[in-house]
Order: sequence, then structure tokens, then C-alpha cells
Amino acid sequence: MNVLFPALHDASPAPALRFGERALSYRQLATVAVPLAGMIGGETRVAIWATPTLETAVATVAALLAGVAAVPVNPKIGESELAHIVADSAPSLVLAASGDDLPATLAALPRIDVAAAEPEDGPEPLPVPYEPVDEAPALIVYTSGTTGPPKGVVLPRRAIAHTLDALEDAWQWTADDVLVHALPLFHVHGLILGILGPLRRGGSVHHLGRFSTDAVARELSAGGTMLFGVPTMYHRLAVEAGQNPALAKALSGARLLVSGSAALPLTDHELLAAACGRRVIERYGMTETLMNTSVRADGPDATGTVGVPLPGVYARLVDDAGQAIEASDGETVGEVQVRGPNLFVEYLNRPDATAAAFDGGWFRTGDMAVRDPSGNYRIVGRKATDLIKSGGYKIGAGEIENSLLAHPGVAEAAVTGEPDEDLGERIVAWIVAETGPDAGPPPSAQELADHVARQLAPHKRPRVVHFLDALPRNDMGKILKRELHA
Ligand code: MCA
Ligand code: AMP
Repeated sequence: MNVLFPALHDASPAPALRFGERALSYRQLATVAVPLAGMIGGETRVAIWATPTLETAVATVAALLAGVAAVPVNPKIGESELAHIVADSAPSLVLAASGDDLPATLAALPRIDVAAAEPEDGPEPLPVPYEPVDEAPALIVYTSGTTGPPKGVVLPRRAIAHTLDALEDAWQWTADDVLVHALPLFHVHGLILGILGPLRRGGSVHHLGRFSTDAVARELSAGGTMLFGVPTMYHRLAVEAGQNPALAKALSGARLLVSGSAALPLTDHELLAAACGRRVIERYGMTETLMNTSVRADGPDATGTVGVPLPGVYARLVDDAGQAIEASDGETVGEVQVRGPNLFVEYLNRPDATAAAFDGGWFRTGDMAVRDPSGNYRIVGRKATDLIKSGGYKIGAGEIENSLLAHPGVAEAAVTGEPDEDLGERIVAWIVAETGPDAGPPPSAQELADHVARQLAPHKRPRVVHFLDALPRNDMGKILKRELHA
């Protein structure tokens, strides 16, 4: 397995990456990534300013070739979240596209500008270096928990290679596929599946820069064979395809439409099927586990489920008493636990959290599911109500509450996730404003949303803010979030 990207070693003129008008063949990618790998070789960890650009893909490939762990950073990240990630992961330098303005915390690090332009008749690429061992940390991806700041998930090369090869099998993913997507490049879905996936297959990816239904229609009509997206994107495509024959035709021509990161509601499955006669395939994964299950491209219709465990992955359902559930009756609900070569190594600097995440060798996903007689898993909910999935992003209620409480106009704060047709769930904040003698006028909803966007990230901002005189609490003083929902 040692070679992650065989096509890079061949330095073929086949297309590898395209972002808008800018593209690199495998040969060109080797020509820019190998010298960059040489420059960063020996560092323990680098940060990547993960804009949705060619430079992010080149920087990630270079880090993988060099065997240097890379931390992709959301380019819209807020101040306190960035300070946490930089302090926790301690990168020795940052890779960014030349000309990109970096926030102060990253600008303080040594910087290497990533070059991502090379003519096809440029110099012969240098030989691709010897690649490091499979267990070496490859990427550190930050993910939210119920409380506290995000944790760094240490992903080894072994897990990346395994998950991408399991998807090759489940989706008959080949070098002939042209993947289309518009996912952000600082999470597993967009970066590992959406960029490293095509590169491992020797195929290509067309990244749209930003999501729009028009761009999806254009790229699928221009030779795209696969589309990856989160449910919010498929919801928008489903609604639009009903009135837009060009989009419906483009979708119907794709070989495979794949949704993940959150549940795709049946209504959207049905809207899409009605508009373009196509089924969307769902797969189920997590930052810590990469991909666990998928509906197979060559299998029977399993709409409404996330399919069967991928090759090499073991999955089980466990009841409240910690006993494995043997039933495959489509009714008995248990927590999904998984083990296999797709799993992460640890949470960076958090041995306590790492230990708590495992039940023996099994990783506790926190997702609740049933298994049907065909072995398909159907996710029905989540153990923790304090985890919100909005637009496919996992967001902890606790981190938003802490951010809101840091605003001088806020005395008390609670955050909940409410059902949302577009985002799956929307973040709702319940606020008691500061009223002391020194308190200024109460903050507006917009001000609080902007505050969270500035401190954490724009996708973590509350979409709705309710102001209350007091939060409902039990005798112990614990906030009764269920009453807030009511
Ligand atoms: C609005 N904006 C603001 C503010 N208000 N910015 C700062 N402060 C404010 N107060 C800006 C936003 O930055 C954004 O800017 C624009 O307004 C609209 O943003 P928003 O409303 O948040 O969302 P959207 O643009 O409608 O995005 C929907 C989306 C997005 C495209 C579906 O949510 C998305 O990309 N989701 C993907 C999530 C994902 O990849 N998850 C994978 C993790 P601008 O317009 O400039 O952007 S899960 C995973 O990896 C596991 C393994 C798995 O299973 O896949
Ligand atoms: P993240 O931690 O951002 O990687 O998100 C992982 C979580 O996303 C999982 O634990 C699930 O709750 C959810 N998820 C991912 N894919 C699916 C899917 N196809 N259906 C339902 N939930 C999903």
C-alpha cells in the first residue's frame, strides 16, 4: 500500500485536478508537489490554508509525499477557534497560495507559498520520494464534540488508503471517473474523498470553487461522471431540478450521485427520482472512522439506508447495556460501533477523549441505527442532543454557548438544533441578556451571529436568536433544553 498515488509515479499527461479554468495533469502535479515535498520534509506538522483551490490540493499531496502531518484550516475560521487549533497542533509552518492574506495567528508562522502552475512541456518531474510507513500520521482534521473546543483527529495513511480502496469496490470507482464537487477542503468529505479519492484512482476531479446548481449542471454535462455532496446540496438540486430540465438532464446522465455527512431525507430522494429518474446513493462516515458503510453501486436499491459495511469494516449495534444486538429486523435500535483499518489513531493531545471513544477495540460512533434483514444500516438518530448537523457540518452546542457567553451582553446562553428543510438542522440560540447596572443595550441577533462567526466560523453562527427573561432549569440548575424546543 505504501504508494498512495500510483498515477503520480507514472507522471502521465492524464488530467488530475481542475478548479475552474486552472488544471494540472498527473505529470504537472508531480512537477509542483515533489519539490514542495522536498522543502517541507523533516517538519513534524504543517498547517494548510485550505481554500477551495488547486493550491490546497497540491499542498496536501506534497505533505503526504513528504510524510509530514498536515492540518487543513478553514479559510473562514474565526479568531478563537484558530488560536485553539494552532496551539493544539503546533504547526512549524503554514502552506498557502501566494497572495492569500493570513490571520495574525498563522501569519506569525514561517510560510511557504504553494506554486500550482506548470506548463505541460515543463521540466521532467523529479522522482516521487520514498513514501513513509502506513501508520504515520497523514492528516489532522478538527471535529467538534458536545463540549469544549474541536478535537484534532489524527488520521494515518493506512486509514486513507483503506477507505478510498473500499469505496473503489463499493462504487466501481475507476480512473475513467471524473468527480464533480464543491465541498470545502478542510474536512474528510471534500478533501479525502473528494480530492485524494480521484488521485488514488488515477482519475480526475473538477472542483466548482463554490456550490451552485448551475455549476453542477455545467460540469456534469461536460463529462462529469460522479457527484459528491451533502444533503443541503442535494436538497437544492432536487428543488431546482423539478423546474430546470437542463439540470435534470445533467443529473440523470451522471454515473453515480453520492450523498453523505448527514441524512438525506426521503422527500429529497423522491424529488430527485421524480425530476431526473435517478437514485442518490448514501454512504455513512465520520471524521474519526472515515467511511463505514455505503449503498453499493452494483447492489439492490437501498434508498433510505446508508447501506452495508464496506470491505474490511466491521460494524455492530449495541444496546444500552453494552450488549451487541444480533437482530436484523429493521426495528431494534442500537448505537453503531465500528472497527477496522479505516479508523483514526487518536485525538491529538487528548488521551482521555481517545480512551472514552472506544469500547474495547470498537469505536463508539454515537449514532443510533437499525439493521434490516439485508444487512443495510439505517441511521435513526444520535446519542448526544448537543451535537448539531447543519449543512453537513458537525457543530457542538457547547462551543457556541461558550462563544456566546464570552459576549459582554450575554448573561446566559443555550443552543439547540432545530429541524431545517435546507440545512437539515439550524442553530438556534436562547439568550438571557446581561442586565446589571453597567450593562449596555442588549445585543441584537445579528450582532451575536456575527460574534460567533468571528470567533468560531461562519457556519457555526446561530440562524435564529430568541431572547428570554430566564432559561428553564431543573433543581440542580441544569438547563432543560427540551423545554426550549417546546
Ligand atoms: C453569512 N455569512 C457570514 C455571516 N452571515 N459570514 C460571516 N458572518 C456572518 N454573520 C456568509 C457565509 O460565510 C457564506 O459566505 C454565506 O454567507 C452563506 O453561508 P451559509 O448560509 O452558512 O451557507 P451556504 O453558503 O448556504 O452553504 C451551504 C453549503 C455549506 C454549501 C451546503 O453548508 C457546505 O459547504 N457544507 C458542507 C459541509 C461539509 O463538507 N461537511 C463535511 C464534514 P460565502 O458565500 O462567501 O461562502 S462531515 C465529514 O467529513 C464526514 C466524514 C462525512 O460523513 O462526510
Ligand atoms: P463529522 O464528525 O463531521 O465527521 O460527522 C460525522 C457524522 O455525520 C456521523 O457521526 C453521522 O452522525 C453523520 N453522517 C455522516 N453520513 C451520514 C449519512 N449518510 N446519514 C446520516 N448521518 C450521517
